[in-house]
Amino acid sequence: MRLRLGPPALVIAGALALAGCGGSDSGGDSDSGKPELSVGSAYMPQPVSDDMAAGFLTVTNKGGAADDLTSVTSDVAGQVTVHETVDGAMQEVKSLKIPAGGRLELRSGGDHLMFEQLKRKPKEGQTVSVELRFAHSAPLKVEMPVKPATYTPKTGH
Ligand SMILES: [Cu+2]
Repeated sequence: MRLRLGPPALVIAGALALAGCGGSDSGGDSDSGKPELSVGSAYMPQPVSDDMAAGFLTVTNKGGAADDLTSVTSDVAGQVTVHETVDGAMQEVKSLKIPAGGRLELRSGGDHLMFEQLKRKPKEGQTVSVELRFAHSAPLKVEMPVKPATYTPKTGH
């Protein structure tokens, strides 16, 4: 006799009004030769600075072709740049690759978004609207929740 369990529960953080990490039905063939992007795990630690903030997210590509994150805009910042971290020092990059069938992870200590010329200082509990633009795919809008300054995401997988 077997105990029948329901489908595994998806643990999704409360305020995360995002596409989330990989939904259950990922049907459709991936040999379309096109990138197929979705964004998850987005957050901004509440900035300590008055004019700068960092942001993190993951772009997943289920498609059969690579794409590049080329630019980012936000309602709270005059300018958003993409930074990579090399040997502990960050530097601006023109674009970041999202490999076919892979993902681009922006995370604390690594690649990240840099919000400059803040128009208002984001506070914990608020959300920040961000638009990501790509070399090939249509732009994606993300509502990025603002987390405590010391927040680090749990790896849910
Ligand atoms: Cu930076």
